[in-house]
Amino acid sequence: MERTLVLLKPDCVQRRLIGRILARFEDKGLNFVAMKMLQITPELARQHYAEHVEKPFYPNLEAFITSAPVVAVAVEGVEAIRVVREMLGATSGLAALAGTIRGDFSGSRQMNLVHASDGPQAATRELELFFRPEELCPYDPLVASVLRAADE
Ligand code: FUP
Repeated sequence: MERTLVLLKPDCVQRRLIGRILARFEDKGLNFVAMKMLQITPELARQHYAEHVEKPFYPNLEAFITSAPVVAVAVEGVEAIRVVREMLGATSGLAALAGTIRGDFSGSRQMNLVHASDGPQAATRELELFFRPEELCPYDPLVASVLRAADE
């Protein structure tokens, strides 16, 4: 089991796509173990996008990510980090394949609707940025026995 951070970005909230995009992760059999809506501050944006702060596109990215609320979700499942990244598709909605979230809903590199952690270290760091330990609500999904075989 892995946990990963998913952020539904301001474009997702503004376009009323929260429900449709969250439904894709539920349809896949992933668990939501924490969820909150929040307005990202410039300080949190710099922490979250630490690897991009010095890049030329960062000022526009910060303005965008702080422009409206986001929905942060802790998503749990088998190989969840890779599975969720593949469900998002390539960074640019123009390059993302049809069938992925960005491929189906976005035609932009910046306004690509959803963020997901890109590896185990990023997942740990980002989940700690957005959730306190006591905010996580793990549970045993009753549907588990019909989502995959016991020996998988
Ligand atoms: P991803 O891992 O797919 O979310 O993409 P990156 O970590 O490479 O980039 C983080 C965010 O910066 C992306 F969501 C889009 C944005 N970005 C730009 O706005 N312009 C660029 O030139 C590159 C990335």
